[in-house]
Amino acid sequence: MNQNELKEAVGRAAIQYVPDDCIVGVGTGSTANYFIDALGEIKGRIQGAVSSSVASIERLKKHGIPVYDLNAVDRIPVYVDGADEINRQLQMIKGGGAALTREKIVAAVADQFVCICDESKLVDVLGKFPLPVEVIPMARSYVARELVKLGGHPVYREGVVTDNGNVILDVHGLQITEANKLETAINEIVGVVTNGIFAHRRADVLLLGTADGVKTFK
Ligand code: ABF
Repeated sequence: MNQNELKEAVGRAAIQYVPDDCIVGVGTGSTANYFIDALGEIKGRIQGAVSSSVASIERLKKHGIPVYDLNAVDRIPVYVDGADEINRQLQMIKGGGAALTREKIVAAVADQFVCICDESKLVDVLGKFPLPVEVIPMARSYVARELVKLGGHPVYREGVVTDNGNVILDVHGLQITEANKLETAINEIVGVVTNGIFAHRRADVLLLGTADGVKTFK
């Protein structure tokens, strides 16, 4: 199977985690898109979805799936989303698609986080993928200097504005062995909205697309 077929397989496999009559949390990216397409096939048994990006909202609507504002919803049993990297503790780097803040908010509300990835995303140590940090625009240079003090090499993602009107710094050169600690340290820099380490709220389940089929890690 090629990479897209692996992504499609995990997108379909995630449907088994979607309970009847629920409002499902839906992530962003090419793997999440396969999940949205599979959700379209079973839309009659769910109430609707809450999503972490404008792009995914549009795709859900094209399938005729009702999309709710998060503030109108008091419970999300499951959130399904991809990742840029994931380790065996199911801690992740996310935000390659610049949707990290909304992803972290929806993940925080959800009872269960199901991560869907092809096997290229599984790593021993997080950090080869540059860590995205969403920043209030006027704080960009200050935050970059503070990230250098933490051992990283921040690069401004030019031409990208997030759905929240902010900018992204991609931090290269990190070897993230203490993910909880670094997630907290970066969030404490004034001007940072969110960073792409998902350690305090890691995934509960990983569905990994491999040449031998979909493997489940918990
Ligand atoms: C979202 O989409 C992001 O957090 C992550 O950056 C990206 C993964 O995209 P893809 O599935 O296209 O690799 O889940």
